[in-house]
Amino acid sequence: MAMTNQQVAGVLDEIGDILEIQGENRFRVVSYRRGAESVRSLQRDINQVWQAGELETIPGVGEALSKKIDELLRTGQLGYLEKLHEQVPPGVVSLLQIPEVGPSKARAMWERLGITSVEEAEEAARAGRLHELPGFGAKTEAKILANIETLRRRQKSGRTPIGEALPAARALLAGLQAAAPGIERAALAGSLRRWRDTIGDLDLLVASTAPEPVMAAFRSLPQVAEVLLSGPTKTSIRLGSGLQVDLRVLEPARWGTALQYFTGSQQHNIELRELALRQGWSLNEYALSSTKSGEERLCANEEDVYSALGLPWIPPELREGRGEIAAARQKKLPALVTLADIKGELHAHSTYSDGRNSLAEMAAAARARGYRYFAFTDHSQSLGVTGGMSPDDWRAQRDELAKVRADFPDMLILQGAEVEVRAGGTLDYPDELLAEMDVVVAAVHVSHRQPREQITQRALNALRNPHVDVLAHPSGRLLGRREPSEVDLDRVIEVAAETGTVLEINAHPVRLDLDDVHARRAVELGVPLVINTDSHSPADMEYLEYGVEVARRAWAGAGNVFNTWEPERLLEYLRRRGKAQADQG
Ligand code: DGT
Ligand code: CA
Ligand code: CA
Repeated sequence: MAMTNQQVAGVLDEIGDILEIQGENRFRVVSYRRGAESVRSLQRDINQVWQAGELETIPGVGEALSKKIDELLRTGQLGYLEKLHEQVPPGVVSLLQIPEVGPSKARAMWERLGITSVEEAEEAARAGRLHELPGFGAKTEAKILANIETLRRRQKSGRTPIGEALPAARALLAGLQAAAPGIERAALAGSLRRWRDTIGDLDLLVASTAPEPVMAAFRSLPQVAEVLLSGPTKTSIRLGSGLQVDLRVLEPARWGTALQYFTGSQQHNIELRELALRQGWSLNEYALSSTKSGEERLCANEEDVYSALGLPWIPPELREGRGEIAAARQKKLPALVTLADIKGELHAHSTYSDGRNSLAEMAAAARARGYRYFAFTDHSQSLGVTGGMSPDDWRAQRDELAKVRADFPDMLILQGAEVEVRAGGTLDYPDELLAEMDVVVAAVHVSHRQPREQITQRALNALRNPHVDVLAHPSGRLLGRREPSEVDLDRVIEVAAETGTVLEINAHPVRLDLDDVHARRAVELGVPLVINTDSHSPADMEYLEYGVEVARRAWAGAGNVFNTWEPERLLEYLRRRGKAQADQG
């Protein structure tokens, strides 16, 4: 079986790892790392290069490496690696996957305690045997234990929730800009710039005419746990969390093509490159080049790349190869909703259930954001863990809100509840109480693991209750922690289209639920979406951006998003659904 570029690169990296654990000289280690990186980023199939006898033309692949690659592709094996495995068991190399465990720590664990797997490392840490090793200590031991848990979580999906990745990336970029001289432009690229809900690795891009000081500053940032590779155009590091970060530095004149390329997605790039070829251009991260003359056309801005191909600039959130290039060609790209379009929030908590702040504090925070309306939707009674409201609690809240409203004459304050759809499918409050509420948000929290039929039926029951206005976080997923329920979201969206129920995009970065794909389906069927932060404190309101980005990835315009509407129109919609009795507006 032919090996892929990735597999060959993986073998070279493994050799680098073993040599490092053995304490081999830096130069040899780096030569394998460079070779691995070149093979990984090669634009051609390595088997073709090999058959053409051109292995040594790959940057960083000299005579020694090309011999090993030749043996590998010819026989599927490598004698040298087998010899290394006799010296250092593969399990020892696997210890390097634990964030903050580098070659010297892995070697110490193996040589002194005979540890040859992540499981054994965990056992040793729990038994308190690690902290006696030289260079370890109690703090390191505790950290390793925590990092093993991070690793486990990550290994399940191999990806990091955007809520962890984005703050880390922004801090790195800010740190780099403060530390390095001569940065002309800097940006986040990759899946982060496209706002995918989970991130494989971070991609940073810098334009500068002097790359080396930028790379040096990057390697010295305090967050860097390990430098994986560092060359003139690319440096890869690992953060303490285990996340990998790739920094690329390029000439300012080529910024546009580079940013376009490294933003991806790969599928979008492939389609764009095909379109370019049909127009006589070959497109890569460096330039557009005429396929006839080879002459380069440099693009300093991303807009230049798209306009050279007769296209308007395409927002990164749409670049997933889901029809965006065709839409751009027909001038049918949607005008996407923006953060500034959002006029209020319809899902928030206070101390009446599990929120941390009073009604007045939350309302003040909402007004400070310029909101025109804000709804309190504390949990209903059956959700004991959250201190859910009994009907009497709800009425007490209503009386307090009457006073709070007087201090916020310019903001419409609504009162509702986040009403549990109980395991049996009924709602947690009687219809008479629901009818008194300005806005009813229904949600499933308990018995999340029911079979598909049953949990779908619960959601449909909620949608078909005329008092229910919004279905919150419909899949119940928690990124990196809990899989979505079995609920049939396509069916939910269809029924919401019939009942006129609003579907939530929960903006909390651990939820982002609906996800982009289902939210797009809702947009197609004309189901209004509401972007809610589900705030339990004023700080949570900052999460709004994440939800807006899901809506953008779903091709939603402002008109598709319920909480961009003017207060009058929003109230009218709720009233027509038979409930809103706000005595304001
Ligand atoms: P991730 O890291 O898995 O969340 O996703 P991305 O999209 O950030 O992927 P990554 O980090 O592997 O590469 C960043 C971008 O670079 C990617 O979106 C498109 C571009 N790119 C990388 N490798 C290739 C490739 O082999 N072909 C093409 N056309 N583009 C690539
Ligand atoms: Ca990436
Ligand atoms: Ca990357």
